Amino acid sequence: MSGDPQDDCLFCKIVAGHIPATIIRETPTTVAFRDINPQAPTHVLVIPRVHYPDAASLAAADPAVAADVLREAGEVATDEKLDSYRVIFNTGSGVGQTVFHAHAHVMGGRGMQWPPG
Ligand code: DGP
Repeated sequence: MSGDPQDDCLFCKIVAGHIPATIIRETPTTVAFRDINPQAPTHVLVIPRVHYPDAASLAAADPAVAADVLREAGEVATDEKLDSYRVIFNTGSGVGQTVFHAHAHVMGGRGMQWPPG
């Protein structure tokens, strides 16, 4: 939970450039790239460069970077010309979190149901 890069973390490897990704935005604290398995016409992941396992632990340790992630999610939506979009932080394997490096899913470009499945 230190924020340091983790050797076994896929998204730390994307931040380091060791695994390729379609990166669409970068800031000093965040990286935004297209999801490898998109579930909507726009499906972008916004991640902090620092490693924390989920959004809540990031926000507790580094609230400024957590705010950067949220702001970048909005910038992605603007870039993608989305009037409506969803920002999702899956937290825990029980709701489908598979990569334990905090990330926001920014999804849009199609209608969506509420509540989510
Ligand atoms: P989650 O299920 O909330 O942990 O979301 C993880 C997302 O990461 C999932 O939608 C698929 C995506 N993903 C997994 N591996 C890769 C990868 O190597 N590259 C990219 N671009 N996305 C990945």
